[in-house]
Amino acid sequence: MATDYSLYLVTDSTPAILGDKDLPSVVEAALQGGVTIVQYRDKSSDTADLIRMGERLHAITKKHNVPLLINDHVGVAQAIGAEGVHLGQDDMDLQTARRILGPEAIIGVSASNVFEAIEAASGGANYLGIGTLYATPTKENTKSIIGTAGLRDILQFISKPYHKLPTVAIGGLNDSNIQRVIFQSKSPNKGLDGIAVVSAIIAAADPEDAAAALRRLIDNVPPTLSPKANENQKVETLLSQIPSIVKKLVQANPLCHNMTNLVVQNFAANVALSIGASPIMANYGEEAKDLARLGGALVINMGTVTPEGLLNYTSAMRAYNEVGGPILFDPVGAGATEVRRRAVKTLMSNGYFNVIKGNENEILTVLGESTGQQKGVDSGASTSEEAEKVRLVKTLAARERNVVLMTGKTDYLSDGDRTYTIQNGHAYLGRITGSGCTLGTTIAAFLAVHKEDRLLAALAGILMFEIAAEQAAARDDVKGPGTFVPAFLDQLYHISADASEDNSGWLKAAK
Ligand code: 3NM
Ligand code: MG
Repeated sequence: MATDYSLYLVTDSTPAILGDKDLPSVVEAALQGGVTIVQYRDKSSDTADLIRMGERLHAITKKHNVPLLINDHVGVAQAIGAEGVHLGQDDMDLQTARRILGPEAIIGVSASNVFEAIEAASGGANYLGIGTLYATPTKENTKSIIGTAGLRDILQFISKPYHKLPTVAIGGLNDSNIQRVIFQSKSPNKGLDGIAVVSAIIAAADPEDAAAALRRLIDNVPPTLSPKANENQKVETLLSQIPSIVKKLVQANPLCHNMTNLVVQNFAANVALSIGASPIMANYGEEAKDLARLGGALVINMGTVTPEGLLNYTSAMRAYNEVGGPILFDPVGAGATEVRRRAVKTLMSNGYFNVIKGNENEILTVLGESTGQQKGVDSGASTSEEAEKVRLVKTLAARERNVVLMTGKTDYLSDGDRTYTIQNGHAYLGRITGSGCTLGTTIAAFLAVHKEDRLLAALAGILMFEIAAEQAAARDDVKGPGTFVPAFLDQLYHISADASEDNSGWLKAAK
């Protein structure tokens, strides 16, 4: 049977990491949580102690049908009949270890660059441990911190000759970054086969819970790109699918979970109801665990961010990322204050957003290219030319491997691969509060029901929203922003209600 490297536990017996817990119990709990392979790593014990502990750990891993590897000590592996060893660059050479342990043993080798990777691969290693990915207190004096860029280089390099060689990444990996590492490191034809951790499980108060959470994140990594991206390039192809997506939304009545600002809670709930979604305005992060299981989508709108709110956002993000539930990020007023700029950084490093939606200033801030201080939370004057705007959304989407929507008179939508402009909407949307925020709510509802192509889901949302605005503004009873709001809800409702009758006439207005 092929070895499962997906959640690879490396042990550590130092008090700083293990604390006063008992290592065999921690390993047992981790296996219960979903660890698939264990490496016993102990840099200080003598051979007799290594053998004693190795035997205890082996009894546990065998019970769970999981291989046990020994770090560095080939003799210990041989003595206890472990399934293999893991060798660092300064340990025994691969050929000697192979001679001692035989052809069936699993021998893994650490690699931090292309040269080491090729050497290990051509020497017959069974897998590569690639790192150090991020700086980690668990292993000081690591050779080099390679990040996802270094990891991608190695994967790319071995993807042709050693396409099948399993790889795991190690170093500073935990529940906030493993999904990102898995899908951002993917090079053509070669991704990671597993994530190796020490402290994320060994130092956790509850190692079983910690392992189970990592397990869920690994099992729910968002797709790198839409599987449908290639066939969904042409505008006509995209538009032709929108009526059925609107219909799907109405039939599914998806939960649309909004963590949004004080100003727009009521309006956002009304918009969600009008389009046929089921809103819940829940700002307490702890609730997200239960809500994420209901198959809906989450909007994180930081319009009135507070320190407590930020903690709530991050725990909700975690909950949705764990089950692969879509999240739309609305970085309201991102560049306006230092607090908001930091909040953006915190959120972006805490997990994965499927869609980021903002005006030009906000997108610039998220990208890290904002120069001046933004005035308020309104959109501000436009500064750059069309090509520059296309570059912005494309760059951010490619970097984050998600979908970016930059709103303005013209809207720019990109998944890094495909980029489109949308000319719909009406000036009244700029004269009422919460139009941007409720666009986020609308798109999130579409993300919940159409996971095959996130860009298309976002396009469906923005077209329904902006065309409804045009319809409302054109009504005789609409005299200005005040009368526009109820008419807008009506038109959203009409598009939604007509969807079941297969009426897609409204889409003719798409520009
Ligand atoms: N090997 P944590 S980094 C054991 O780069 C080990 O080869 C590394 O610990 C390498 O998951 C590392 O706590 C420690 O960051 C990883
Ligand atoms: Mg070593």
